Amino acid sequence: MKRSDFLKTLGLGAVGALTSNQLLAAGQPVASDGAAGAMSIGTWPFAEHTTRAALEAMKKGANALDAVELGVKICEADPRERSVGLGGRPDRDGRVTLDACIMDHLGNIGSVAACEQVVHVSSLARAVMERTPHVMLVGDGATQFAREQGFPMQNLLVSESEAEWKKWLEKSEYKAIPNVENHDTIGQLTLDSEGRLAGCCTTSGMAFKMHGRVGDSPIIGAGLYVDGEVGAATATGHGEEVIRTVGSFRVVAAMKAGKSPQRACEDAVREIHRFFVRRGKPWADTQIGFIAMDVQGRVGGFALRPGFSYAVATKDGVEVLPGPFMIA
Ligand code: SD4
Repeated sequence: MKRSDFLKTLGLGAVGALTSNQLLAAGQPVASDGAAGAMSIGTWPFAEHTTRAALEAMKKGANALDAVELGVKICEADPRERSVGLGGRPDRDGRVTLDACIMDHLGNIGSVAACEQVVHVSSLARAVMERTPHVMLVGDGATQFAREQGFPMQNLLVSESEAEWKKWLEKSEYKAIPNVENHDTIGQLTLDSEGRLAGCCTTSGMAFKMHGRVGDSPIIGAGLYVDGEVGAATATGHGEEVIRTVGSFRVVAAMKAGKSPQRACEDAVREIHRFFVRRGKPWADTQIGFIAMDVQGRVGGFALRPGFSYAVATKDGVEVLPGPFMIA
């Protein structure tokens, strides 16, 4: 539907009657010619700051890749965000292990998994992409590469996370908890004014996971996927289920097949639900959310259950939108 037609269906004749973010939330591009300008979206309310920072950087000329890295690094460096970077919750052995991946519009990719002592695993993933012949480094190998590349080494466990872990040890009961503190992994997508897309996903993963557990966030196709001619998607929530369904690739493939970003996210969540049903597994304690953006600047977001939200930063400002969901 053309923007003018869309406005007519809402009874709003004049172009400009809706803000860009309202248009985006309704699955419409922010500009009728498809020239959305620079924009960024990211999972959970903390992305309000990271998407704003990415947008400001792009306004000053940064490309989508630099901007997305700059954005998520804010979250990684914040010890109050206990599911990403510094301050992330540890695994069941008390070790903070981080996962991240990055992808640009050309299909360049880099990833690190189960990496310790490095705050900016997004930048480390980018270093894997740009400075190695590989696409993924894990565990000690990722940390060794970080050291060689001059990344600072530091203890990522903050006292609040340590105290939570010690409390958890009393029962040592592993349980996925949906919407932990109403935020989780940060997955961020950027579109610059040249029409280049990029994405990055970074997390400390499931709290109190088994040592060595890797979620969807560092896995290209699962936690993140970018097709520079189509769109980009990223995931948050229960990583095992996102890996099982190759979630983010699925969302981008659906956009390539002509679905809107919103519809593509919805289909991917429904597919995860279908797998639960088929396997006879309960999903009550599970949350999954996808966000997506296409090259025209349309966005979408959808979750399995309530509580998910995502930030959208456009030339008209930054807004945190509630994620529509499948199961109440
Ligand atoms: C993961 N999707 O590792 C990530 C983050 C997470 O609950 O722990 N979500 O599965």
